[in-house]
Amino acid sequence: MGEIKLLFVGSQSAGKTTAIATVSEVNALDYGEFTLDTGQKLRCYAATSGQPYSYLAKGTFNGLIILINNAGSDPIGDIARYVDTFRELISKIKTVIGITHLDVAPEPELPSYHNYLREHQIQLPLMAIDPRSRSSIMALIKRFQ
Ligand SMILES: Nc1nc2c(ncn2[C@@H]2O[C@H](COP(=O)(O)OP(=O)(O)OP(=O)(O)O)[C@@H](O)[C@H]2O)c(=O)[nH]1
Ligand SMILES: [Mg+2]
Repeated sequence: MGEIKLLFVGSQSAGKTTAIATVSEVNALDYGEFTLDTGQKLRCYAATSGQPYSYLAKGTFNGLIILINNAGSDPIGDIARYVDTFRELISKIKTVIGITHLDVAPEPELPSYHNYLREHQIQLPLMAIDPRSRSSIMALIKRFQ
């Protein structure tokens, strides 16, 4: 079984850097790696919001994670923007949307996101996650195994 390479993108302070640091055994800024119980190795890369997506040039990813900060000024608009920016990659690799900061910003609630995705025929899984929680990130990563 090969390695899994995951790319984390998404809105400002959504928790991309935190998500990787939470689960990684080896961690440099915005890069982390760890081995699952199954022996499978994961390499995770986080983009920084506002920076050019230089990681995209670094080769082939097996999965894309779009993190959306629910405490941002327009989180549903953020989904629209990230789905548009990454539409080519999304068409090629498994992609999951994770909504963060729901503990401090409970609105919009998840049904609003599901409605938005349905209305725009965007068929991507969406889940609430807390990047500070190991079990939460592992549940997300399970989607890529
Ligand atoms: N309360 C709360 N804090 C969170 C959550 N997710 C992340 N944080 C905090 O938000 C802050 C920003 O997290 P980062 O991991 O730096 O966010 P980022 O997506 O890497 O941000 P950029 O690199 O600036 O794009 C940190 O202090 C995290 O601990 C969450 O779900 N709830
Ligand atoms: Mg970061």
